[in-house]
Amino acid sequence: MQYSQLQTINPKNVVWLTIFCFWLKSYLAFLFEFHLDIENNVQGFILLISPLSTAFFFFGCALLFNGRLFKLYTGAFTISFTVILYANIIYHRFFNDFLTVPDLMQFKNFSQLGNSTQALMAPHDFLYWLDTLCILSTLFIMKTNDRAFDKKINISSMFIIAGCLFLFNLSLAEGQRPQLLSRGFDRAKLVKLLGLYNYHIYDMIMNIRTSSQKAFADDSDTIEVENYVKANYTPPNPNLFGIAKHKNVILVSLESTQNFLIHYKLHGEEVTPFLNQLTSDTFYFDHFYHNTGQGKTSDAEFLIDNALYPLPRGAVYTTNAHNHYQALPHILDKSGYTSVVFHGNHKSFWNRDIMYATLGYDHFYSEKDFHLTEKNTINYGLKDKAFFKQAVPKLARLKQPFYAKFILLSNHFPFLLDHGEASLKRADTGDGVVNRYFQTARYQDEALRYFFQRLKDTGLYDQSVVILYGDHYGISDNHNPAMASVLGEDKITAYSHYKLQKVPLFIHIPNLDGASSHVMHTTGGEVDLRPTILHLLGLSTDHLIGFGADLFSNKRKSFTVQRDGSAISDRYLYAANVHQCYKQPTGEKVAMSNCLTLKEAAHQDLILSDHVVYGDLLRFLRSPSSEKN
Ligand code: GP9
Ligand code: MN
Repeated sequence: MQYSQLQTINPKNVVWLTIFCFWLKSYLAFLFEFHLDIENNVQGFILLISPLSTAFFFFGCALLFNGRLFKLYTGAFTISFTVILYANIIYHRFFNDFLTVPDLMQFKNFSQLGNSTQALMAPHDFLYWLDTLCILSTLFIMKTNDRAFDKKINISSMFIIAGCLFLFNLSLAEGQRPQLLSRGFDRAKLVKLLGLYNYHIYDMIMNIRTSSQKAFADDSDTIEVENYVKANYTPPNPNLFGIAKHKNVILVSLESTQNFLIHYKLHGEEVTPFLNQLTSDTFYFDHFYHNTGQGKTSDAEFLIDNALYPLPRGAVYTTNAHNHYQALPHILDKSGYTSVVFHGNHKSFWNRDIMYATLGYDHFYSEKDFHLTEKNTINYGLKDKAFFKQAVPKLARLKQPFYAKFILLSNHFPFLLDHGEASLKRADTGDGVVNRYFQTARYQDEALRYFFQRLKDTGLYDQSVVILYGDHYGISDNHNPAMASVLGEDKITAYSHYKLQKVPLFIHIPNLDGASSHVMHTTGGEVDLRPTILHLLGLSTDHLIGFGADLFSNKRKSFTVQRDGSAISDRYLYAANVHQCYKQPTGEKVAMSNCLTLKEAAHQDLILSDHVVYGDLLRFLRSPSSEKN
């Protein structure tokens, strides 16, 4: 462009324009994209002003620069903030949650999301980029040598405004939720009361704090955890201890499979006829919950192998992949087991290749070990039917006893099937995601039927404990209206939200004469599986650091914890997101005093488990992966 064509534009006006656009689109996103549950006028007002302190500070800083640097700074920050906002919008549409620093560090995962991300984009999304384009064009055409105003005065007034707005926002937020910053379990609340950008700054500080915990930890930190775990140790059921000694263990992660699917009928047909049949062929747990956080499938894997909770922010598979653990593969190795994983996706998704080595897996059969074609893949990778077909021969060749984990994929958001592969008509809730969910769940069910048949054909069925578990919810709260119609309820309440966190669990124990199946009503979660498995194999757990308790033990407390700090027992449910106590199973609201013990137990479990992971405390035990048989 010729110099003569460049426009004289006062940089101060450009700053005002960026502040205005940034505020407007942030506010619109808060209103229409994030379901922030605004309870009163003060919260509505906070929402309105919260982007302003960020805007005045960061865009005000642009006035520190002249000419090209001014343009560069303003352009870079405009793009960065748009990326932050839009990434959160996409993330929220799927997870009903907000990004954290550890999430952003898993950037390589996003490039593999393909279909999922596309399905989350909406036609009106270009509006979030429109102002960025305008601002970039303005910067492009403006003269770079403008010194038309007294910057010093402008810069300091920008900072003063930013500071005052931030303090005002913070005081309003504290009024709404005392100790907001010290009790940061709930990201939605932080965003609602601090704004998205201040939440990200808070999250960055938290990230630095937790990363430093490892450096400051020493062996005395293990004492509190060891004492707590010892005091809560639950002995095995003597009738079942060692019932499956030296048997193989086959674990199947059922993608996004929620318990409401079991026995559910759509258009008069069972959605999961095979799993329904398993409720009377195996031990079926109908009050079993996922305990996962942002790491989803990988969090479920982590819980099961380690009997530790995943982290409040990010996926532990990524953030703490080089810690010391007492994971099932290491423990079983001492009893001569070979440990393997089968998964038809890229090996680095969720940092699995690194974490599996840390946990002691001998081999990981990932995407590259299967024959993938255009026809047998969809969404994240290999379709479940092709997956089992190719995996069983590999399984049959393994040296026994083995611990083998199968991670399914087909029932994953946005729940896609190729033409002609659906054996069930879609639901008609008006919500495409929910409608398709039943079809992919049915597809998975058919794949499982095939898998069990192959296990029986190869003789492995009688030689193996087979465990099937739903990894986490599949339908987020963003689809509550459709889910209410699925469940025949008026609306999904805070209480029914937790009922939807139930996932099915099936345990087949071979050669258990007379009593190999039963519907089990104990309240439990994924964190309980390590002691359950080890006790069935006749291996003691009283020397291990871990939470949860054997699901078959008659001494267990019927109880589990949610990563948001909620706690569920067979009598009460403490819902952390609404700070409410409910009676089970009616959902009647009752006095908080009924939930206090429960709430405290959940808090202790989570705090101590986080302490173990953030501090890498298991490195201080004499022999972290050792166990006695
Ligand atoms: C990806 C698969 C799905 O490999 O495990 O991950 P999710 O999004 O469910 O955590
Ligand atoms: Mn999953």
